[in-house]
Order: sequence, then structure tokens, then C-alpha cells
Amino acid sequence: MLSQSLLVKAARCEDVVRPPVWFMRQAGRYMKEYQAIRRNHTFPEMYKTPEIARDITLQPVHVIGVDAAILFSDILVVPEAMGMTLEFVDGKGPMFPNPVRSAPDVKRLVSDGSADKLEFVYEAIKLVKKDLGDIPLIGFAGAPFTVASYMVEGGGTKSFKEIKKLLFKNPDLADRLLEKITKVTIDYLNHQIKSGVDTIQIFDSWANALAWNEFSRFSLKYIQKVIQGLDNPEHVPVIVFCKGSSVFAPLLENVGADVISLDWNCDMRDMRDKIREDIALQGNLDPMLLYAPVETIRKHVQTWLKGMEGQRGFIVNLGHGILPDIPVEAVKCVVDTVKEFETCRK
Ligand code: 1CP
Repeated sequence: MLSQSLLVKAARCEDVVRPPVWFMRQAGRYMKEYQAIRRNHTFPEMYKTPEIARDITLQPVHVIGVDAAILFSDILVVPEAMGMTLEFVDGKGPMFPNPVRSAPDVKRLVSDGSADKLEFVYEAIKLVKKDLGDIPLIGFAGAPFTVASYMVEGGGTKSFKEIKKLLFKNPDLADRLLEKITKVTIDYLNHQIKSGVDTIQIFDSWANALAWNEFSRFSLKYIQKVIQGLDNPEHVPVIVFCKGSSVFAPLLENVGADVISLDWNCDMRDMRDKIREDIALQGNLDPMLLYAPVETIRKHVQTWLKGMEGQRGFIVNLGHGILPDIPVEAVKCVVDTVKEFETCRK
């Protein structure tokens, strides 16, 4: 593990000359280099072919100059490995034509040995690590609640009606589903650690659909189980990204993560005063800021960095992923502005 990299050091709240910067969804459609590969391949072909996954993972490191790579893959490979049919429909995103709705549906899902089917991910990690040099690689998985939501809804949703119906009408069945996903997720992340990732991020992208009690009961509990289940002898840092973290941060403090990744609704400096100082914070620029002219972005990021000056345990990112029509220059401008800001030492 690259324990001297800016990312790992910041995640461990050690002294760094400046905060590291990377972005959720940094490998993707806003880059012409990605589009060039996408024109000739379907999305599943891309993440299931280790050489292609490697090339896409490396693109933002070369083009944007980020301080970390994140493996090009998807959180939904886990339900696919558990036996669900996954389709990516252009313009609509991921879909499960046979969503999980009943006890027999949950029973049919396979958890034992399912993570072994994701060899293409582990192979991609090994290939990326050969080419990355001293830039760290982030592996990831979805949080059990977010993955369960996709499995129950059958795809993207605005209302979260089906998953919330399940939680409120049949909490025991919801638990059985979440337990199964948790088991596969632990195995999956342990394989990723063995294959060489330097950091792990757990994406709870849909947690903001939940109320306070349900977040504790159905999301936090299972993220905690995932972290506790890791076989992590070198202590690869664990980042928990949670949409809704502006509200749920006090709960997330005790989940066992090294880093909490914040959405854009909260003030980072204010959050720094509230969260235990041995936990690093990541975030939290509004992704839509990147539609502004580069000069506006530069000034905004400079002012924001000034506000965090002298703080240990700070990783620059967005509050959620880069949108597909964001100009590359805008993303690069954030990276350059952070790199010019060498004052994060106490
Ligand atoms: O070209 C295409 O049509 C595919 C678009 C695409 C891409 C580039 C999808 C389908 N997934 C990805 C890559 C991806 N997904 C990464 C790559 C690494 C990186 O961040 O650069 C990661 C980490 C993910 C994880 C992921 N997939 C999440 C969690 C992160 C987040 O943004 O909240 C979620 C929710 C998904 C589901 C998914 N897969 C793809 C799309 C378009 C979506 C989102 C659909 C929705 O919002 O409902």
C-alpha cells in the first residue's frame, strides 16, 4: 500500500503539504478519451475487460492530473454476481428487469462464493497497479442499502417507493436481503484489498432517501458490518461517501470509517469542528460549480481552501459525481487550483 501518498496520509490525518484531490465519477462520459472507447464497446464490455477497465481508470490520472485513480467498474456488479440480470439501457441507466420483491426472490440470491465471480475486477486492479506508479488506487463497493435499493426498485428512482415499502412493511425480509448483500460486499472488498487497492470507498449514494431512524437501522448498521468484516492487515483507509451526510455525519462518526465523504449541503469548516478530529473529511464542492467559467471556479475553490487552511485530514472532492456534460477544463481547473495551494501543514 502506498502509505506515503497524499491520499493515504490525508486519510490517516497525517501532515501533508497540500490536500489530495480526486473526483467521484472522474473516469467517465465527460472525457473524450472515454467516449472514444465507449463508441466501440458497451458499458459491460468495458468493465468486464480488465485491459479496457485499466485504460479508462488511468485516463483521468493522465489527462486531469488527479492524485488518485478510482477503479473503473460499477457498484451493480455485486447483484449481478448474486444471480440478477443487469442491463444498461442507453439514456436510462442500469436496470434489473426482474427486481427483488418477495421472500423467494431474496432466497434465490446467492451469497456464498459470489464474489469469486468478479475475477475481472481483481485482474483490472492488478493491471492498474502495474502502471500507476506512486499514485494510489481506490477500490469501491456500494453500501448494502444503496445496492438493495437498485435491486428492489429495478433501476433508478425518484420516490424510492418500493424499497421503502419493503423497509416499513417487511423489515425482516429487508434484513435478510441486506445481510446477503453485506456478506458478498465483505468478500468482494477483501478480494480488492488482496489485489492491491490503496484505499476503499463505500458509496451510499441513496442514503438521503432515508429518515434518521431508518438510516441507522437499515444503512449504517450494514456499512459498519462491512467495515468490521474487512481483512485489512495493513489498514487500507476506508472512506464512506453518503449522500445525506450533511445530516447523518454525527451517526457516521462511529461507523468505523477513516474518512467521511460529505455531500455539498454542509459547510466543510463547520463540519470539521463537529466531527472527531481523527476522522478525515472528503468533499464537498457542488458538482454544478463546474458549469461556471474557470475564473469563477478558481476563485471559489481558493476561498474554500483558505477556509480549510491548516486542517489535517482533508481530501478535495465533489459532494457527488462529475456530470457527463461538465467541461474537462473545469475539472482540470479544480485540480490545478488545489495543486497551487501548498499550505495544509500545521
Ligand atoms: O458510458 C455509460 O453509459 C456508462 C455510464 C457509467 C459510468 C461511467 C455507469 C452506469 N457507471 C459508470 C462508472 C462508475 N460507477 C464508477 C467509476 C469510477 C469513477 O467514479 O470514476 C463508479 C465508482 C460507479 C459507481 C456507481 N454506479 C454509483 C455510486 C456512485 C454515484 O455516483 O453515486 C451508482 C449509484 C451507480 C449506478 C449507475 N451506474 C451507471 C449509472 C449511470 C448509474 C447511476 C444511475 C442513477 O443515478 O440512478
